Amino acid sequence: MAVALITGVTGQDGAYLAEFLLSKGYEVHGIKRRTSLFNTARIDHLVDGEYGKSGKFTLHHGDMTDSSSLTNILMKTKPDEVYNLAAQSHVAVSFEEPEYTANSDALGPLRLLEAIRFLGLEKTRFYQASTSELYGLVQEVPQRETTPFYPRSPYAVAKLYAYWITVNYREAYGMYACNGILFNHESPIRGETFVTRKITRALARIKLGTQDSLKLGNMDALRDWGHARDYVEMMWLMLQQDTPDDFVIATGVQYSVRDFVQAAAKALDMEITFEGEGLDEVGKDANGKVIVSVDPRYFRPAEVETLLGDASKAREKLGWTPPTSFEDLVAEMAEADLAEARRDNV
Ligand code: NDP
Ligand code: GDR
Repeated sequence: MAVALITGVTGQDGAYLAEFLLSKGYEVHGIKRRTSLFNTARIDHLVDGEYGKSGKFTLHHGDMTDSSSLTNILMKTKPDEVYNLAAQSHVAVSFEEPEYTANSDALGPLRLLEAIRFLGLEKTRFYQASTSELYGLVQEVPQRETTPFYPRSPYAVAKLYAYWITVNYREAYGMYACNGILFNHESPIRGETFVTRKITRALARIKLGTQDSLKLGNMDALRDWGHARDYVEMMWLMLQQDTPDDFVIATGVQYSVRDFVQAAAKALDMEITFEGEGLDEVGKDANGKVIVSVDPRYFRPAEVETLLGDASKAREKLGWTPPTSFEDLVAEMAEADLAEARRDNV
């Protein structure tokens, strides 16, 4: 039975990937960090269900800033595949916590790679969760594997180090190490402070009358949004190739934050009309009530205005086609948040 170790298993991608690998027959180990409140809501069904009971799914305490915990877990589990998904993953927060972000997102991957190397785990394959944020101030449209990077946040700069240290360990030590340069991917279990989930959650509550309005930052930002469930399968596929390589995963379609609001409203059978410009822009409902407005608190010191991926390489070599459309993604998220808002109401 193949053994996989997932860092960041309690996050959005970690939860989908754990479920995917377990369904493929893997023994899965996950690293969770100690928190004062429970942080396993996304994977409790796996921990408490058959996989947990039969020992196929096990959690270990560890932290990306703590080499000894990472080394111990690697020594104990001797994984065939390591998926490094753990990160301080919020771009805006990285401006407030740049040093911690560098520690977990840049040095964290180095700690894992070093531990794999000096433990002599020669067969272990390594996946690094790289990001479209590396392109930042874009140098080419659409962005592909060869597009120059220009990171625009402490998060992206930390991820730039992680990208190159992964390439370096592949070249220097012959490790099977890959970067998945994934564009934004969302789902009903997306963190609630990322813009997509913030929108679907707020509109569902506004529809039920339990929230007044939604405040957003830059509504002109353009993103290439896919579904997390589809993207984790590509992480796995990258580690099943004959030779290690780096791949862009994206849909090749771009929408603005405002488009996302409109799509979510449509999925919830609501009407929103936008008027005004800049800080004065508002979205009104069918009765003319302002339910969306701009709050400069959500602007970033440096913004990534536009991202659009070209996943031709993944299409050719991994057989990638994005299975979920933008409309289906938004509808799935909106419906899940409406159901949750109804439960909260009860
Ligand atoms: P999430 O924020 O949902 O999950 C991040 C995970 O990392 C959580 O399990 C979190 O734990 C854990 N974590 C954070 N800091 C530490 C630490 N110091 N030690 C151990 N664990 C830690 O992110 P996603 O699932 O969305 O993303 C997964 C990875 O992919 C991240 O590295 C992200 O940067 C990257 N990425 C994401 C994209 C996306 O659109 N989702 C696109 C491209 C890259 P806890 O639950 O306790 O907070
Ligand atoms: P991003 O995702 O920064 O692309 O990083 P996020 O959803 O946070 O922002 C997307 C765009 O929306 C704009 N925006 C807002 N963002 C948030 N969070 N809240 C708001 O109120 C708001 N209003 C407008 C942002 O300015 C931005 O332009 C995500 C993370 O998952 C990273 O870890 C990952 O690497 C990248 O996607 C690819």
